[in-house]
Amino acid sequence: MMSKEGMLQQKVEDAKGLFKDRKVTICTIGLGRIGLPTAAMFAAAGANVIGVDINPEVVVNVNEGKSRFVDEPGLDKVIEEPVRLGKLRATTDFSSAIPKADFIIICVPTPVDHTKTPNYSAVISACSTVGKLIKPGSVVIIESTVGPGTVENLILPILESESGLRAGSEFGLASCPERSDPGNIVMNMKTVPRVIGAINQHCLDIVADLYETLLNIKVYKVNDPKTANAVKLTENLFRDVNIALANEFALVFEKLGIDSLEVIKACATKYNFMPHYPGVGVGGPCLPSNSYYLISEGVKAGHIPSLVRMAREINDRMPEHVVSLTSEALNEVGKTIRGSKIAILGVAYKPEIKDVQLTPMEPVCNGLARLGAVLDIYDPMFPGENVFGYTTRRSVAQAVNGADCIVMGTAHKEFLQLDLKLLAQLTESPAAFVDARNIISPKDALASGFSFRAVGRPSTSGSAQA
Ligand code: SAJ
Repeated sequence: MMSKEGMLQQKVEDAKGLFKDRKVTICTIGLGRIGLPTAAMFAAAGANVIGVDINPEVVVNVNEGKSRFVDEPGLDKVIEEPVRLGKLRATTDFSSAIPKADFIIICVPTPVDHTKTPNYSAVISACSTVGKLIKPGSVVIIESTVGPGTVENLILPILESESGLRAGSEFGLASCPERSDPGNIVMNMKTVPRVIGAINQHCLDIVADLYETLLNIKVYKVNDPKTANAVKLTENLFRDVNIALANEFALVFEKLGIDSLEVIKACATKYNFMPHYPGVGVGGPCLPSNSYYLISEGVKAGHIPSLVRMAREINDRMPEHVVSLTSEALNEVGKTIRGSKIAILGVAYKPEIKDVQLTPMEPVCNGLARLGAVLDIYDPMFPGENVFGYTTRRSVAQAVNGADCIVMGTAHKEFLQLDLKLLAQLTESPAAFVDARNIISPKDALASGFSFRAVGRPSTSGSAQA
């Protein structure tokens, strides 16, 4: 068994021995889309894991050995056995978990508020509680996405003042930002290397060994927590900016009668081109918020990342572009948005995901409703559920029946093989079709009798397109 000293006082090789013998207790705080798989994967690897969440329903669900994330393949399986074997248990009681933990992994949400200011209240609250309850020698690992410097300048002082312990010598502190793709989290946690930065080398080596030994995952060590957080933000902001560039090109090419998808396919024949696609905008818990973590740190440090900020503005303007495309397509068949019945196919922020967090389809629906449209929503991930105040339909046919216009909002697999001729028969002919995710062939849409618009594709009024 571990000597009475804490994890941080162990020699690295002794700590590694404890991990190999699965003599380690881990507390994960936050049992959401990242925290739950994290807790389950460490427990499935043999660690004793106590998951803590403030939501009693979440705790009950985990202790039943179930995953509430229907869109995370394999997660149910990963959870079931450790719960049955008693290696994973969940609780709302921080005081029954943190004092026992060698490692405390923080996986709570870090949204931005309506002024686009990062809201770290969940992290602050979790770390305050951890500080009060942590045992000397334990190690705190921040997996939540925060701005570079937040761990060193906000979290560290909270942990020191609440615990009376000194960071680096009496407790450890590291950043290991989550890098998983919602909808593929279990797979990603087994394959995507983890980037870790810690308060000192000894802590870094111990935390790296924890992930390498238990999760059998590659670890990439960086200088400090702020560098690890900078890596995470660089990955996501690179993506957001490139999507914004694709959207910017799309807005120009539409007016020039050029098909952006054709351009991107041709560009992709060049070895160093990284395709990103135009669409209705950028949604989800990550990309729409992450930029503001960097912006807020940049403002404090005296440099405003204007390209990152402009990219957010471009992406956030795409929903209104889809509303104007809808108006154009309806006008082409002598109709207006006001009084039209519009079938919305897909509201999730990305395919095969049951999540509408910051989905760009919400402002599309709000915009169309504000202009007097009557909406019928169908999304295979939300059949017959309440979304944006609407009770959604249970099939494409139900939503499209009698519609004056169809708006394709999410590229779910179910929508990739639609029978457009059948849909046209269901609509209130003549009908319009607006493809906000570029999965419909303009040629097929026209041949089925729709007036057609799509983000980044030439207006097809009166002409057959490929
Ligand atoms: N999107 C576009 N055009 C594109 C790609 C995406 O409009 O070319 C839109 C999507 O429709 C969606 C939004 O952007 O609305 C975000 O898409 P995403 O594929 O980035 O999905 P997320 O938000 O789930 O991103 C997560 C991120 N992972 C983490 O933050 C740990 C991101 O870094 C990953 O690249 C992504 O998963 C992934 O695919 O792995």
